[in-house]
Amino acid sequence: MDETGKRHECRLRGKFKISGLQSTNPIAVGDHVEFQPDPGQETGTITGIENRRNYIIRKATNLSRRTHIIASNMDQAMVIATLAEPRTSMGFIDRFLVTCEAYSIPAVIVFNKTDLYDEESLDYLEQLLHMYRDAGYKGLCVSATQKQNLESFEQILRNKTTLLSGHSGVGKSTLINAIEPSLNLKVQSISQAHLKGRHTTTFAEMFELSKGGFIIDTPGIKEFGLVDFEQWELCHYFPEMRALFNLCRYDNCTHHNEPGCKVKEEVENGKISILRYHNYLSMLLGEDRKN
Ligand SMILES: Nc1nc2c(ncn2[C@@H]2O[C@H](COP(=O)(O)OP(=O)(O)O)[C@@H](O)[C@H]2O)c(=O)[nH]1
Ligand SMILES: [Mg+2]
Ligand SMILES: [Zn+2]
Repeated sequence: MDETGKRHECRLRGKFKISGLQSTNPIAVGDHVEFQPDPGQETGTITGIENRRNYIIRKATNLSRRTHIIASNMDQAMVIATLAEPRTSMGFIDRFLVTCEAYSIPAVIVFNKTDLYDEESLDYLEQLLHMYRDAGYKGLCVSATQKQNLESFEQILRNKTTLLSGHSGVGKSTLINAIEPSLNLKVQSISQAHLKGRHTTTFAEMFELSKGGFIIDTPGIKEFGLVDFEQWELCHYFPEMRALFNLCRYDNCTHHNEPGCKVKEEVENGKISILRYHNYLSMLLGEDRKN
């Protein structure tokens, strides 16, 4: 798209090398490029890629050290979660948040399908929203099908480039269609959605919102995580723990069994959510991948 908003279909010519990054794809969704229009045509050739403000990657394959850039230049990342089917685990949300922290991308949590929650789930939702807001995250609840709270949802997306994340079946396409019917994204039946791993595409796609802004959808990418980090780094990706940096007795405190730990003290006196702390510990100990 050029500065006037006109679209141009462009080819890549030659080889692009991005210094320091061994990537299987030279160009990703969200990249800002320079291009040379073909004379008298709407098409063109990409001649350069601007430096990326940020980007998210995944490994090309498990064994490979090469990475695949999923998307770039995002203002925020949003996880769509639900306490209805297919229920999103807190572990999944926390991994999403940790990844956003690692990439320095602001994160938003949206709970969808609130029309289906029973009393107990609504109580739990309240608790979760509290917990995530205390940790410094934007949290929102919506119902795509009942069109509840969609103005706030739309407001958060306006004029921003947002990466959309969340398990298949949580209602991502329904939500986007609800605020932008012209996109007419394919909505899966619940039974289809339950066949995890069946995806039509594994590439990120970008949609423009008529009121301003872009959405990057990454179907088939279950988690955009997979940043490698050391054990001691993990607590830097929990803002409420990061805020206590240097207040533990030991500089390299992992807030697990160490004496004189300020984080544990704050958990005990209720200033840090015990649920978040437990998720932190299971991530630290590598026990979080089960849910
Ligand atoms: N009851 C209810 N169902 C919803 C809601 N949002 C989505 N769904 C249903 O959930 C299923 C999966 O939705 P879809 O948008 O395809 O999910 P996606 O895989 O995340 O894109 C469809 O059957 C939708 O009709 C909601 O707010 N309430
Ligand atoms: Mg979808
Ligand atoms: Zn500590």
